[in-house]
Amino acid sequence: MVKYLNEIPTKHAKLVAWVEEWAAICKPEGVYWCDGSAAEYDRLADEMVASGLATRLDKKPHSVLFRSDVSDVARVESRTYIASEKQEDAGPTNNWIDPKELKPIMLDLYNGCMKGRIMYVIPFSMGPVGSNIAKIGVELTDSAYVVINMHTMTRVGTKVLEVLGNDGEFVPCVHSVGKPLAEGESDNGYWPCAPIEKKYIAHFPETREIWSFGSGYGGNALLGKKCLALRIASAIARDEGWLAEHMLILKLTNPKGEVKYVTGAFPSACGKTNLAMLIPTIPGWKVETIGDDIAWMKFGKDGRLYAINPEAGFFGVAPGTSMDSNKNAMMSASKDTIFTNVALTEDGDVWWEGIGYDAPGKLIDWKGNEWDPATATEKAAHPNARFTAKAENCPAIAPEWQDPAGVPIDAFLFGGRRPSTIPLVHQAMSWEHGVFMGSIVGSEVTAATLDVKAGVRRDPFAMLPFCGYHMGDYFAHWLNIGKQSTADKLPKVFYVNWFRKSADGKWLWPGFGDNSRVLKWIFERCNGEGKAVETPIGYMPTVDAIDCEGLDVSAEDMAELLSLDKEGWKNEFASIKEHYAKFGDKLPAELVEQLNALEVRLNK
Ligand code: O2Y
Ligand code: MN
Repeated sequence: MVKYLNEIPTKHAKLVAWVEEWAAICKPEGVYWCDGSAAEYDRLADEMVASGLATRLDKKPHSVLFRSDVSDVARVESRTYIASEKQEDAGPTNNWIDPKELKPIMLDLYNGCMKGRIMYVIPFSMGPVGSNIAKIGVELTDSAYVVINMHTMTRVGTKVLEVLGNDGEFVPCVHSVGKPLAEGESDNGYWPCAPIEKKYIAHFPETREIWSFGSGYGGNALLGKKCLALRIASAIARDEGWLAEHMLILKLTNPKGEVKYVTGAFPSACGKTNLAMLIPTIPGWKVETIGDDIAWMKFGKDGRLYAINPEAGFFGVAPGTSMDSNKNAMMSASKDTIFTNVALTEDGDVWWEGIGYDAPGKLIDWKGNEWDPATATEKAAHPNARFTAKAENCPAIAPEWQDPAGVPIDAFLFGGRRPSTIPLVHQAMSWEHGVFMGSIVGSEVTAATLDVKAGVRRDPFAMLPFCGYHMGDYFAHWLNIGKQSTADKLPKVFYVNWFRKSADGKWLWPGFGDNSRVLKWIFERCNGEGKAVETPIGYMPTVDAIDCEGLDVSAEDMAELLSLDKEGWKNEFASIKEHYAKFGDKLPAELVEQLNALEVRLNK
């Protein structure tokens, strides 16, 4: 018999039956339906502060700090599964497991896993509530930390249940920290989770279900984000003919007031959040944020792709974020923020490496230990420490960021960290060429990065950890999208590289706000303007096409940034061929043709 802690706020019989089925398995002390209100957020935050799990921050209004278990600090790809019926549907880049094998294992773990805890029912919308691009999910969790994070990252509560009605569709998401409490036991202020071998972040793309067990952290536990908005949504998007992408969304306005919307996919550690919140260095130009991580795009009646940001907040990496590198992110996290695994100052503020100033005295580090800047041998904040901040608190948020119709996309950007070969920017010559560009996205890794071979680590479309099905089929889906409209209406595709280095190892491009100069050229190209030359790799800006007014880059460096490194590209072939070989006969012939055509053009 389920003990409800508040009234059931819905007549959706299937939803209620599903909640009761899981309550019977997980055996919580009680079941609570979240309403998404500010009062609910504050009550849960206060309870976690009172229990010692969270610390209130005197210097950051309405903000709290959490410290996780040292074993639970990031997404765990080794424990993330795509449980499709056939292995070939998950493809070679996902951890596949047979759902018939996984479900009994996980059901065994879920049995009684919420003893002594509350099961929270979180109805949430990915995307503006009621938008025809949005999707509804319901997450069951025994973590109040997850509930307050979901409040910030998604739209939670009663209004979502209203849209769901009595029989609407929802993606069922089950989450438990995997640490039941014995009679009279409490967490004692310690982050609950299960050991690594019991952690599972499982996706069932055919039945559109998500089951997560054992981790309370980020992408493992806030199931709307990577699990629903990317892994499950990518499978739904393939079936329904739209795109669920790991892309930021930007609004660019030129001095004449003309607007273009741009999305961008970048592997991790390429400054994606910085680009999403960029402050331009060119006078008269404006860059505003629609989203920093995920874009869902559907065709409108006019044949253009319209994008929404399915999220409502930012789950940003704190270390390295400063008023210099990303003022808008710092402002977003200046209030109403949940910090996880950053350091605490004596006066109740937060601090992390790369915040832009020295630690203001002794700290409490992310592990809860005293940390003295004079003697410290370890970092005060975990390198993957996070801030969960409301998008509405971002000074650069565009007024239309919640438009249920989405914004029409003019350009797609792809990029990676490439010290050599790849120029500052080049433009695809066709949709198929653009898909080729997306399919070869990657960053160079050095042998110093432990346990990886030096070279380019490919992360096609920055979706490698997030595609819910076979990547070869995903490439084919992108090619098909191009057949649903005409070249004049489809976004133009560009490849950017902010990370090119000179022969003596110096950065050639300043990056950050100066990336607006490249965005300006992209804007112009979308208007059929912007000077360019056709080269074997695509259209490249002429040497005078990028606005360099007031820029501290020499003419020689600029020429190198915009040069075509034919020899470098020839070496690239072997690496692309090796990458493509992974996808076997699922690799679309069009991409092989693109690679061959590029080779021919380069050898001419
Ligand atoms: O480590 C985590 O759980 C967070 S991962 C993340 C968070 C925000 C945006 N992107 C990512 C990512 O891994 O791409
Ligand atoms: Mn991401």
